[in-house]
Amino acid sequence: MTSFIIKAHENRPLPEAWKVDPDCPFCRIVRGEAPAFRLYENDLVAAFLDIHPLRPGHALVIPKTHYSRVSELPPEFSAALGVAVSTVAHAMTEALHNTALNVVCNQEYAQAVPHVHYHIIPAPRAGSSES
Ligand code: DGP
Repeated sequence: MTSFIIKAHENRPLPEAWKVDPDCPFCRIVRGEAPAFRLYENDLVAAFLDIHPLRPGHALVIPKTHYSRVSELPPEFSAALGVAVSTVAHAMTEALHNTALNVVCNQEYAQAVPHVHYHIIPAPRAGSSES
C-alpha cells in the first residue's frame, strides 16, 4: 500500500488533567505503550492505521483524551478531530489516487473500542469489481 504518513509521532507529554483509561487500546497507543502505524498527530489528536482494515489504508482518527461518546467530546477536541479527519482524508485520496471514501463514527453498543474514533475507509474505485 502507498504510505500516507503526514506527521511523525513526537512523544510529547500529555496534560495530567486529560482522561485516560489504562485498559483502553487507543489510550495505550496515545501513551506509546502499544504499537501502531501512525499517520498524523498534533497536540490534541492522533491518526493511525486500523489493525483490522476493511480495506487497505483504513485509518482511525482519535482524540488523545479518553471519551467514549462523540456526543460528549469537549469542543476543542471535536474541532481538532474535524480538521484531522479532513487532513487524513486528503492525504489518503492523494496517496491512493482515489477520492472515494467512507467516514464512520460508531457510538456505544455500535462501537467495539470505547474511545471516540472516526474510521476513514477508502472505497472501491468507481467501476471496479472490488466490493
Ligand atoms: P469500532 O469500535 O467498532 O468502531 O471499531 C474499532 C476499530 O478499532 C476496529 O476496526 C479495529 C480497531 N482496533 C481495535 N484495537 C486496535 C488496536 O489495538 N490498534 C489498532 N491500530 N486498531 C485497533
